[in-house]
Formats: sequence, structure tokens, C-alpha cells
Amino acid sequence: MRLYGTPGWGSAIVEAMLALVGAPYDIVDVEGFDRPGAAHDRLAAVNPLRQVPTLVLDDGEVLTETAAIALWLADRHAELAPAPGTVEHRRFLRLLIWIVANVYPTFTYGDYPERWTPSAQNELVAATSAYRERLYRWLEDQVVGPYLLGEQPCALDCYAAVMIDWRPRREWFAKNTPRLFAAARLTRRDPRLATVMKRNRLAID
Ligand SMILES: N[C@@H](CCC(=O)N[C@@H](CS)C(=O)NCC(=O)O)C(=O)O
Repeated sequence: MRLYGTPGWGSAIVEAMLALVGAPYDIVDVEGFDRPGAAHDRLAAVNPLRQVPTLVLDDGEVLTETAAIALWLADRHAELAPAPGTVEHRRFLRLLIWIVANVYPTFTYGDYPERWTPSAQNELVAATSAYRERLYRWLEDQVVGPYLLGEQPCALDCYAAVMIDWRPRREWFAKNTPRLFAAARLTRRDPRLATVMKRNRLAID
């Protein structure tokens, strides 16, 4: 498999999933892909929507969307999700889709406000930031502990482990969502993820 990614970005979430289950993959570093240039062209050649993560499977098929990748991987590596048929699995599905349907778009719009509005960019950034904080406060109430869904890390923990460095950033999470923050830090310290954390410049502390 070839994973197109940028250190610390959404590709790091998938890298963490792959490392958690010990699946082999190569990285194609496309840092700077969201500006015109070689990395942009390299990514566009496999994914015209130019988003990371973009995973090219062994048979050449292109798989994007972190949630789709998580579910595809969980079918092959049961440890990435709670057992199907359990209450935990239902919660897993709910939160997985919830993150990509609610939290991720706040970055899609908030990171590139110029794409969506010519005149109210500050307002768009402020509104998406405020909404994101509301979402994370709700997620805090769903955390079972010590990991998001209990005693074992699952694909959801890979999101948390990476996203605590994104806005609203670590200090905010530590103060406002301490259970989510603790689960994310615990996941970062998983020895299986050591290489991924280092490569993605995600601190373990
Ligand atoms: N729904 C997608 C979102 C992926 C996404 O937005 N990735 C960001 C980087 S973390 C990206 O590629 N942004 C560039 C852009 O949207 O132009 C997923 O879950 O994989």
C-alpha cells in the first residue's frame, strides 16, 4: 500500500491505524500539496480531489476518507474496532461517522475560508472554530476511558491522538476535554505507534 500524506495531517490518523494493526505501507510525502507545486501535482495524479489521506491499495485501487479506510481495515484486522454486534461497536460506528461528518468539515471550511467566502473569512473561521469546540465538548461526554471506548484503543483513538495538535490545540483540550486529552496521550504512548508519532512530529509527553 502507498499512503500519500503530510506529517501531522489527516494521513497521520491512517498511519496510526496501519501501525496499530501492523499493516505494511509506504509513505509518499506530499507536504505542501495544498499549494501549487510538485506535491500538489503528485497527489492530484492519484486523487483529483487533492486530500490526504489518499491510500493506494496493492491492486491499484484508490481509497480515500479516513472512515472508509478505518472500516476497510477493521474488516481485516478485528482489533481496530469493537466486536460487531456489541453495544461498543454501535458506539464506534456512530462516533466514527460523527467525527468525519461534523468535526472534519470544520477544518475543510475553517482552514481555507477564502474558498467559500470572499468577504466574511474571519467570521467563517470564528464560527467553525466555535462549533468545533462545541463538538469536542460533546465528545468529551462520550469518552469511556482510559481509551475512547474503554480498555482497548480502536480506530477512534487514532483520530484523537492526531487531532489534539490541531485547533483548538493541546492546551484547550487539556483544560476543556481532559478525558479525551488523556485518551489521546495514552494512544500516542503506545509502543506500536512510536515510529508514526516521530515521523509525524507528534509529541509523546
Ligand atoms: N473527509 C476526509 C477529510 C480529509 C481532509 O480534509 N484532509 C485534509 C488534511 S487533514 C486535506 O486534505 N485538506 C486539503 C483540502 O481540503 O484541500 C477524511 O476523513 O479523510
